[in-house]
Amino acid sequence: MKGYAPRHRNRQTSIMKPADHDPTFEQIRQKVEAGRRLSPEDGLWLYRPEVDLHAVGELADIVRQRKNGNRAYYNVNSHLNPTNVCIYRCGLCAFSCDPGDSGAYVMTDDEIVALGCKAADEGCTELHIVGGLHPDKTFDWYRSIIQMLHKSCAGLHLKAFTAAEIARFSELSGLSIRAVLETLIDDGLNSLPGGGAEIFSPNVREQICPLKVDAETWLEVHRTAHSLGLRSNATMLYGHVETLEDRIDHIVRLRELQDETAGFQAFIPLAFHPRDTALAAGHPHIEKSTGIENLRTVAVSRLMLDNFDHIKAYWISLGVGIAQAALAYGADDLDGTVGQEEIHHTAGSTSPEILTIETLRHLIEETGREPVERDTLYRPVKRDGADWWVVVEG
Ligand code: V47
Repeated sequence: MKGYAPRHRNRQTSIMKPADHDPTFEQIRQKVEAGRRLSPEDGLWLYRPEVDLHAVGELADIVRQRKNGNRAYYNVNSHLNPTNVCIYRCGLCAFSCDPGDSGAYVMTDDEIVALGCKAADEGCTELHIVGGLHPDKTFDWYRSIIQMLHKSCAGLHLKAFTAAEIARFSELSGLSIRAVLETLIDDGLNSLPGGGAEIFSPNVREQICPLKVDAETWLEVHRTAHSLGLRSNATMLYGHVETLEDRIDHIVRLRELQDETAGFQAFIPLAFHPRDTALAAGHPHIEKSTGIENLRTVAVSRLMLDNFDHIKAYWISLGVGIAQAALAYGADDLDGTVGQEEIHHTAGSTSPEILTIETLRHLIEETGREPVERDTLYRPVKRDGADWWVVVEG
């Protein structure tokens, strides 16, 4: 793989050539139709801005349809960010603070339980818990968050702690990653979110999140989680200083781990939001990625990640309109109602704070797809107001 320009230069190309008669496109189409795996070179080729985006989207839609039929998923969830104080202070992040900063906060136990109970009372099936790595907080503090919520909000699926947090808990406690995960499972942890992956290239990590765990550790945490029966998601943060090769390398490394464990449920491409980040301050050329780039990233991900069941178009990151369009470019999931999201909003996301169930269903129906509420494990959910139950199939 070589010879492709960095992302910010690629975006200038605008004349799209019809892909139909291009021999490379034809070869890729034949592979997709036959269910054969695409190579990294295929992925890079599909990323070329002069290759017709709509043709790439149509191919991705074949794979999506094969895996998920006419269904498009959403869930009813809420986020909980117990603290924004973080030892990492990654350049990519506008959310984190130093202790004593004017916006710094640490939620009290009562606030944590109140937020969890409110989410449960309102009918959420999932709480997505991630936050800063506070310099003074012990592993026991993070454990207590899971223990309290598990006890007070029975039935709420706790999708908590990125691989970066799990690795930090291992350092703090002196326990192995496996032992940390086993402890948290005993406390009530149900799955891992996909955050912290960013871009695996060490060169890029050095620029955007130098103190965060390296790719190998991120992958090892997920490998270990899968071996313990925990399901997880995977993300990729794109649209900053990475090259297209970096994106494809990231996707291929996830595909390799999924071949090994089959424990990932969904891949979530996250578009970088530059506002108020140190990274953007040091790289003034970085602009928010365009809708076209976002759709292409969804489509290429769907085509390359042949062993992932789900591609999520996270509306908070992509914007509601592009997330809806992404359902025709390979995505089969819009994530959830969300509420309480802070990480992307502090970095300039102009998406709403929350979407109602009715709005999510309407967005899906407008694309001609069947909205299916799911729980975190992609089991269909039936609901009567705030009451819900999982539909047992078969
Ligand atoms: O790890 C941080 C990203 C992630 C910025 O697993 C930013 O279901 C854009 O992982 N601009 C957290 N992105 C969010 C996340 C996630 C979201 C939705 C669903 C799931 C899931 C996981 O947000 C971080 C980082 O990659 N992020 N700052 C920013 N300025």
